[in-house]
Amino acid sequence: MSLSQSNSLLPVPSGSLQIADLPTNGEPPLRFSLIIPTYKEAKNIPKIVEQLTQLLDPELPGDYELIVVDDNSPDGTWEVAQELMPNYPQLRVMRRVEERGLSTAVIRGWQAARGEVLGVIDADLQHPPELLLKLWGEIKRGGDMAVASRHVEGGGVSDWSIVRRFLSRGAQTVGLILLPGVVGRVSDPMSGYFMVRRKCIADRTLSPLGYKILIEVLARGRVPWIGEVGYVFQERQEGESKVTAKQYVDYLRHLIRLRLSLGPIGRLVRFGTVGLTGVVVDMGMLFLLSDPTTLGLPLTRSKIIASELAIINNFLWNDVWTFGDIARRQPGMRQRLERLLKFNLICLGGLILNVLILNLLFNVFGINRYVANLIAIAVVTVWNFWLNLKLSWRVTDVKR
Ligand SMILES: Nc1nc2c(ncn2[C@@H]2O[C@H](COP(=O)(O)OP(=O)(O)OP(=O)(O)O)[C@@H](O)[C@H]2O)c(=O)[nH]1
Ligand SMILES: [Mg+2]
Repeated sequence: MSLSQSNSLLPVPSGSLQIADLPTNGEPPLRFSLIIPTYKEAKNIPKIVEQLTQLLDPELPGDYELIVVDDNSPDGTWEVAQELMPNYPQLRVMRRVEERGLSTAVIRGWQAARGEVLGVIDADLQHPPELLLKLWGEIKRGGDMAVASRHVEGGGVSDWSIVRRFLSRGAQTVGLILLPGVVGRVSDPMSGYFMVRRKCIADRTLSPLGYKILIEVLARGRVPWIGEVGYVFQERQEGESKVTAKQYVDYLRHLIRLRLSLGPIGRLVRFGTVGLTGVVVDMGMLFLLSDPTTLGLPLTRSKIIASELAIINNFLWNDVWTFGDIARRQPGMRQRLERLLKFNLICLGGLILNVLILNLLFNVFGINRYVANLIAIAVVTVWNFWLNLKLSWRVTDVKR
């Protein structure tokens, strides 16, 4: 079967970095799509395409594709790859002009891919192509992901300086501290050579930063079964490294972003932020409704309306942001109203608790009223958060 009828370039997907359940272009699916991200790899691309084709043709005849995703390299890598297309029917080429960066290049490639299994390999031959069949073997054994690792048997780095080894291990340690449940799942979380089943990451919005796409996939995907295969990271023969200090900074930012967006701590921070917007809405509405210079309505009536509007404001933000991942799985109007009602009731319960704690701290323990109020607000925020997580948004989670 021939994939590329002509040597036209693949259109670049746009919008959010989400991978569809099935290829969206209506073409029949393939077993495997391998992305080769490139920036200034003109000299390497013919060699790697040749080697990969020789390996994959016997294993998956006509049932795989190689997708070069090039960021408009000044050395014309995309053009070199495009010229190879007539000789390699499984080769496709994407040239990105608007976007840049390794991780997004890989995801844009996966978005255009037709494979049931999605992979990535560097173009510079530092990732030995022959290892691909061993990785594929792990998938055939039932793996959801197969990772090439420098830190299992048979693995290593060829000629790395002590400084680079130290930086690499240091980065891994920082990752283990910040995201143990993600970074600790594989021996080489920095690996850029791996494959994963499409279904493990389909419909998850990815938002990577920098180079470490594997960490993003592990963090946001559902990957129960991971196989690891040892390999020795080769020295570059042609072209030059794009790694600079910026990649280390991006890596740290990426870890922090994941830490804040995953698990209860991230949600709690978002919940608290939404709570602050609620205070602004409440205050603003109280002013508009009750101030003598505006509508001048009675205080209690104004406060009830202002609070209710703040609750609705908070609900909407929490539904799209704090608990957005859960809410998106149950988008129906009825379920949303159900969540709103529960949220409302829990907030009312929180208000009563707030008054009780304030009274207790102020009247019984003699704590300054504003300090007491701050403590009460903090306790109630955590209380509201847990109850809403367990009652308002949890129901939908269980139905998955
Ligand atoms: N599309 C795209 N590819 C990139 C970009 N940066 C790097 N790449 C490719 O990603 C792969 C890995 O980049 P390298 O610079 O070799 O990084 P590395 O292998 O971790 O580091 P070295 O050992 O120093 O080479 C190579 O195939 C690069 O051409 C980018 O911004 N866009
Ligand atoms: Mg490299």
